[in-house]
Amino acid sequence: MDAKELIDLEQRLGAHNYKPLDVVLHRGEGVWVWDVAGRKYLDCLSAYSAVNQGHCHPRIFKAMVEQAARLTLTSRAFRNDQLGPFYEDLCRLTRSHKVLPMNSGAEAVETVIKTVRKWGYQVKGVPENQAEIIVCRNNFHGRTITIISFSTDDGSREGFGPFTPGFRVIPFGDIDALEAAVTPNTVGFMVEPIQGEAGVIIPPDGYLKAAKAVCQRHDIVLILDEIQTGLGRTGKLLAEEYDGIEADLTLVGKALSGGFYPISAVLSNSEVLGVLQPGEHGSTFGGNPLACAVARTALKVLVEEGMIENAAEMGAYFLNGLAQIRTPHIKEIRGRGLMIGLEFHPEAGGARPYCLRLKEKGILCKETHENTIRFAPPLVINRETVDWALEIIRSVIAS
Ligand code: IF1
Repeated sequence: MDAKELIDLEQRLGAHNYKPLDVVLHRGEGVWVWDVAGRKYLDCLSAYSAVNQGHCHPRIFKAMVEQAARLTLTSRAFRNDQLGPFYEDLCRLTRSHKVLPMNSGAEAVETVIKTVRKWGYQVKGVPENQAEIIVCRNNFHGRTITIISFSTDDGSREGFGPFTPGFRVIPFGDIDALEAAVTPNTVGFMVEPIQGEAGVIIPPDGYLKAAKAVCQRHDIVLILDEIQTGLGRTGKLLAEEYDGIEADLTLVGKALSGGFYPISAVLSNSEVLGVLQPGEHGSTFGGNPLACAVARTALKVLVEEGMIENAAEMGAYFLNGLAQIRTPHIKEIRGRGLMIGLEFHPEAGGARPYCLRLKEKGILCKETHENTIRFAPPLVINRETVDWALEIIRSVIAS
């Protein structure tokens, strides 16, 4: 079938919960993807930072095939020989003490909400069903009912009520607002180190460090959602490193498998995960041997092939190149590592037309909200490819 036939099939039989660009992809390798007509594109979205290691990384592929031929799923009623070594690799890399593996990012977020509430009742002494978690305006943590209950994006919430109580929303980046929102029933503060979907919003320097201090002062669990910012995307293994802090609970997902398989995890540097007793939480596929084998290799290649350092170097180079573009349309260029947002003034007519023109020239990227284009290529991108991309971006935006 050609692209048109494939699109028609999707439109006719699929729910319309997305409005994708009309490019039908067939193959991926490294930073490149090819559509069904054989046209080649630079992937500047990386499946929302799930393909940090590049498409179809051969070492991760090999690990997946070998494990898939041995053992894929046992359920957690039994043990398997990949789970412990996965825990060990992940804890060593992230200096964590405990791990709870899940599948999607949203499941990891739901896990942390359940766990920190239970910690509040059992350890902090918050009255039953009174636990409060502080979150930030313009957050994105997933799409389940509880998670959209504290979303401030009407498009994510409309028509899905009633909602889950127990959340307080404060402005992102505002430490005084965090302090003011604390009550004796506050058990956690959950925040993205950089707000991805909100448009690559970077908080003031020292924000996370100050937030950690507020949490310590009030015996509140600091939860960092690094599902998008983590695993090298910002030029550090975890974005928390920019503030030199360690969260009490850290969420990872997406690139944890290099885009081969859904796996997420809650990492604990405090005893919060210790409140969970057998049978209180889990999922059919959580911690399965195939996911663990894939994740172990995905983490290995991230570190051994210098992808984190490359993200820092290529990100700075990319950002600097974008800053050289002379046009009145650009309002701001923001980024850390290869997590970059280019915001247009509203008069420029919105970011999507630029994404469409960039697609015609061989670059796939996605707008976030109205006026921002996100540039987030796989962390294996090289200088030559960044130069190539900058030339095209310059030609599209400056025209
Ligand atoms: C979609 C963007 C959206 C996340 C953070 C948790 C999750 C995500 C910081 C949930 C997932 C994905 C979801 C995906 C598009 C993308 C996204 F922020 F990356 F751009 F939607 F806002 N925390 N983000 O970014 O993880 O359950 O998806 O595995 O919904 O289309 P998930």
